[in-house]
Amino acid sequence: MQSWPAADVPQLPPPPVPMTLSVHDTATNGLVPVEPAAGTARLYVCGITPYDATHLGHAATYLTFDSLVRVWKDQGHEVLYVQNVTDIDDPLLERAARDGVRWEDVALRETELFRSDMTALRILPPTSYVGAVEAMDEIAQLVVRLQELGAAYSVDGDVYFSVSASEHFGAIGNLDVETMLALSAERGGDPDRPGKKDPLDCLLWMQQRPGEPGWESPLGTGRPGWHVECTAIALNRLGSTLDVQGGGSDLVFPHHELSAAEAEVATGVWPFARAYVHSGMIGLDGEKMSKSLGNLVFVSALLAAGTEPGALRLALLSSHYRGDREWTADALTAAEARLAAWRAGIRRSSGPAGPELLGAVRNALYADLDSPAALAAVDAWCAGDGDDNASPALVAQVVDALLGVAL
Ligand code: 5CA
Ligand code: ZN
Repeated sequence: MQSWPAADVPQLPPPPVPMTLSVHDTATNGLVPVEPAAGTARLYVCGITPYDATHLGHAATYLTFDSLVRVWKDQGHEVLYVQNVTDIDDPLLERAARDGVRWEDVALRETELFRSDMTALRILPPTSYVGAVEAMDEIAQLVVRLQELGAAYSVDGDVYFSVSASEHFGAIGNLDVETMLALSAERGGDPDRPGKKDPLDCLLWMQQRPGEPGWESPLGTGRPGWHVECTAIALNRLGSTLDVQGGGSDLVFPHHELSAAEAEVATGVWPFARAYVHSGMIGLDGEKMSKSLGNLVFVSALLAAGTEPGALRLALLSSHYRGDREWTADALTAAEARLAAWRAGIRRSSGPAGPELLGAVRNALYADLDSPAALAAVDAWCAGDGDDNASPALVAQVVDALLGVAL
């Protein structure tokens, strides 16, 4: 699938001493250093299910991983970044039926809108952008492999993954069984389906249902379950160990737990990802912003109303990625004022020392992508006086390269 164009990233002067990036890992619930092997960072971020793109929750999550990519690039790493598009799944079929349109057209239209929103927001694109439909054969092959390994079984012709085949199942979310059961029911699982060996076992391949699309495969004509889509797409492009698997915190369980368990069984390698990084949920009026609740604020609507992409980035970056956050009009107004102050700051003929500002922004972002601290450092530079003639130009580059905002 076609990705979207990359904004230029200015090259910054290297830090006086090499710096280590640490991120919060959900599995160990602590900070872990990320040190990609051989200078290449491997990142998998779960992509959209294209039936109602792009709301501010999506934007916040992809902005988190954009920040991660920018830090890796700052370290001089190459970044192999894979993102999927769940371009066939129940929600797409439901939306298409509701609106009397073809599911393929919903997927195409919403994916295109997502690409244009990501481009406008200067979110760096993945190196591979892969749809479930185009990956159908490789997904089916992984299901066959899991069957051959004795980790899959059939329920009325549908194929299920057996969580008992994984030694480490549960090690990412660290949740008790009751919570796992509740989240599974809430997030696309079917814990109550009769015939399953364990209620937490997940669907790998579903036989074609009347009136639904299906793809021919050695498993019969049908379509894949959700988790195995990401497992296959990640394994085939990034190998058995990722540096980071990312997404919003609503993907911790069951999605990332089950993807990792399937990968573990298929490859014999653990962990699937060295760090599981999760972005908090963006809410509106006290509820998670979600398609199913319908309380969405769309990026395209804000941009069409004249909001500057840079202000939108600053509004989202003004709170830490890990926290659940409320979207408010005030946050956007404050970001617009900040953007204006920064523009005034870099239009000066001199300012406080530029290298110090760069160091402060790096210190903030290398410590679990602390964007509020990075923004505060730029605020302080703008508010201060100094005789560094080179600093306004350097600060503009720092803000562009590390925060993705063109001043
Ligand atoms: N296609 C799957 C992942 S394989 C999926 O979850 N799609 S999605 O369209 O529902 O979400 C895309 C990404 O946005 C996921 O990482 C999800 O965690 C994140 N996301 C969804 N809603 C919010 C929200 N309100 N706040 C922050 N992130 C969100
Ligand atoms: Zn996924």
